[in-house]
Amino acid sequence: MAVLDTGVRLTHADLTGRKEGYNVNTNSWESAGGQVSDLNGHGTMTAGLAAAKGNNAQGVSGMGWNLSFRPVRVSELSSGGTDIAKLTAAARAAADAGDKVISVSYSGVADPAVETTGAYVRSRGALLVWAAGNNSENHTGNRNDNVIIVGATDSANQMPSWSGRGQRLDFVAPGVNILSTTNAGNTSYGSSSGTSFATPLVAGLCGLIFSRNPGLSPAGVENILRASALDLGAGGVDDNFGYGLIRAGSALAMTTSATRTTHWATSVPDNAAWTNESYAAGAQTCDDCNSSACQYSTNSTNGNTTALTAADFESFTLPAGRRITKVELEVVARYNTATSANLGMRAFIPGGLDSGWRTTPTFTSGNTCAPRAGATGDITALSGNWTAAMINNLQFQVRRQSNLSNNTLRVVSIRLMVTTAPL
Ligand SMILES: [Ca+2]
Ligand SMILES: [Ca+2]
Ligand SMILES: [Ca+2]
Repeated sequence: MAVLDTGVRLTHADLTGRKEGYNVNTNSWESAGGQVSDLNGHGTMTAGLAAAKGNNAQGVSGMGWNLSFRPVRVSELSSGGTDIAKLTAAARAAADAGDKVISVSYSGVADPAVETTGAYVRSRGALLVWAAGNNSENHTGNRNDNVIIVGATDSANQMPSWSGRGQRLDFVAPGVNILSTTNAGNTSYGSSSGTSFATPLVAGLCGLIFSRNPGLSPAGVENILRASALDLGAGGVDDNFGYGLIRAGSALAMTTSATRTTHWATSVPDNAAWTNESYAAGAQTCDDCNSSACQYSTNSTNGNTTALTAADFESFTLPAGRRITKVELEVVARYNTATSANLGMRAFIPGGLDSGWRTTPTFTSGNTCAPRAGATGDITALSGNWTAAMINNLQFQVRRQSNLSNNTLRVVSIRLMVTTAPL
């Protein structure tokens, strides 16, 4: 998702894993010198609500949990001010870059250029989400337009007097005293109020729905938001709360995974030919990291590089009428000494496609089950159009990458995830 705002604190510990930023004022991508640092602080807060990392023992969790976000700086002023022309240009740039959700925490949604831009964004398969404003705006018109307009609620599901509302309002989300990442430091957090902070929550949920089913249309995602919302105020759709308060759990429960992810093998294969392996006899198809008998270990330098083959995994059948769009390998491992290190993993077809070695993030492990570490890497190689026959020739390798003494790597489980889509 793209977060159009005042930039973002680039070094915040809870805003990792983002995508390349873009500066609309200088029309430049970060890699070409585009500046996306936060000039005001507003952008670091909205980014955190959309996408602060979940389950990382740090601070807060954004609605998007693990979704990456793209900071798009729309202002060069410490006040954070900008104009509709820059906002709409930035939204178009994000949609052109492939972003599926564009979150805008600025006023100005009533400008006709916003609706025109929303139509363009939808034509690119994406959604434009915009704040209703904090001046009790009454947005007249038709909410069945091309913009998702978001108002605020408080902890009692009441709308504060300042929140924008009206016939065009689509949804409400929490917007009073909302805790998020702040620009004061790399582990700083603080609360603020406004539809600015409700908007990235809705955008983040759109991202989660798209993530579960990338084949959905923008209207399909919005329909799920509508069907899953908690009705507030007058019964049914109304002009204060629109369709109501977004509900993430209900929305995701309603999202069928038309683009199916198959979890193909969920345990350490029992006939793997690992070099230098040592494991207890009888330990098979076990993924319990509490038991050393269940784990493969290696004492080889820089890890184990003997390939596993498809025969080591459960069989996979490509459903009729579908094609493989993505292949991912997930390895869960731990080290039996407390250290931090990372894993390398690779998938390849002998003599054919080769993902090359992919390095996981560094993690710390130890003697006990927790923390154990896993990593998922997209190992789709070269061409997106894999066939079932190609899958069945896949081989996998895992090795340790750094910081390990001998006999310390234990692989707890390996699984392959194949994402398919209609032909
Ligand atoms: Ca966090
Ligand atoms: Ca709308
Ligand atoms: Ca209602």
